Amino acid sequence: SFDLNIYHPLNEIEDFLQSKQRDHPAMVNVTTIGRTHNGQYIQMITIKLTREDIKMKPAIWIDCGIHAREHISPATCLGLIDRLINQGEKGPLEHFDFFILPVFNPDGYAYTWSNDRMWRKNRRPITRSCTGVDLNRNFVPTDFGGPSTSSNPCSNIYKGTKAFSEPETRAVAVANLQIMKKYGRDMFPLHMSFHSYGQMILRPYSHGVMPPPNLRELDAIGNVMLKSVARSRYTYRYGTSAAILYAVGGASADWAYHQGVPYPFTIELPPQTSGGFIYPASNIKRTYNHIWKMVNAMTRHLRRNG
Ligand code: 0X9
Ligand code: ZN
Repeated sequence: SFDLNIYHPLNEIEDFLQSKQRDHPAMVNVTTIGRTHNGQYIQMITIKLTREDIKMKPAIWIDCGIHAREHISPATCLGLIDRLINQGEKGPLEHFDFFILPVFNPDGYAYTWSNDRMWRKNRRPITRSCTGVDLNRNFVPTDFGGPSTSSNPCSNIYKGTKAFSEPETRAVAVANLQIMKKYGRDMFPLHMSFHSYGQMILRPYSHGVMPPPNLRELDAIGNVMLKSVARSRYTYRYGTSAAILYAVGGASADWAYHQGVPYPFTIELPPQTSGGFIYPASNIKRTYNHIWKMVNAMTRHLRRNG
C-alpha cells in the first residue's frame, strides 16, 4: 500500500488520489481542473461528508506543490488528505468541506524527478532557451510585476507575460471562483498554500507591509496556528512575507484575499536551514502531523468565532 512517509513521483500521487476515490466514493471526488503545457492533469480532490446536512458547511482550500522542488509540500498535502478521510466525521470534515490540490505544478514536479531536482517554475517554453513561469508570480493583476518578480524568462521568478498567462494559474483561479460562487461569500473562510522552506506562517499582504483590513482576525488565527505546535522544536515564525521573508507581487494568497477569502495563509514548511528543498523523508510524518494540528486548531477556532 501507499507509504505516506516517503516522497513519490507524480504517477504514484495520481494513483494514490484514485485509490482514495475508489475506497471512499461517498466522501472523495477527484476532478481534473485543467491540463498543463505537457498534457498532465491538474487534479483536485474534494473531500466532504455527503450526509445530508440542513446547513451547508464552509469550504477550505489547500494547495501544495506550486513550486516544483518543494517536495515536502505535496507530501504534506497527502498526509492531510489521508488524515481527513480516516477521521471522517470525528475530524474537521464534520464542519468543513475540503478542496485540496496536492500538485499545483505537475509538469514542474515531474521534471524534478526526471531532470533537475532544483526546478521551481512550470515547464512551458517561453523563448528558445528559457522555460517556465513562476506560478506564484502569475496571479494578482494589480500587483503583477511587483516586488521579487522578473520579466526575464530565464529567471526563476519570471512572472509571465501577464497575470493568468499560465494554464495552472488559470485552472486554480477558475476552481477557486467556482467554490466562491457555490458556497457564497461568507462560506469560504480559509485558503492555505504550502511551500518550503523556512518554517513561516505568512499572512496578507504578500506584496507589502501595509495592514490588511481584518488584521486582528488574521493575527488571532496566526496565534492559534503558532500555539498548536508551540510545544515542538519545530516552531514557525509568523508575519507578512515582506517583513520576515521578502515582498512578493502576483502571489496566489493575495489574489485569494482580493477575491474575498478572509484568511489566506502561505506556509513555508520545514526545515529552517539552508539547502532545505532537499529534506530527508524521515521528516515527512512530523511535518504533516504538525500541519494536521494547525488545521484542527484553526477549524475549531473558526467554529468558535463564527
Ligand atoms: O517566493 C515565493 O513564492 C515564496 N517563497 S519560496 O521559497 N517557497 O518560493 C514566498 C511567497 C510569499 N508570499 C506569499 N505570502 N504568498
Ligand atoms: Zn515556494
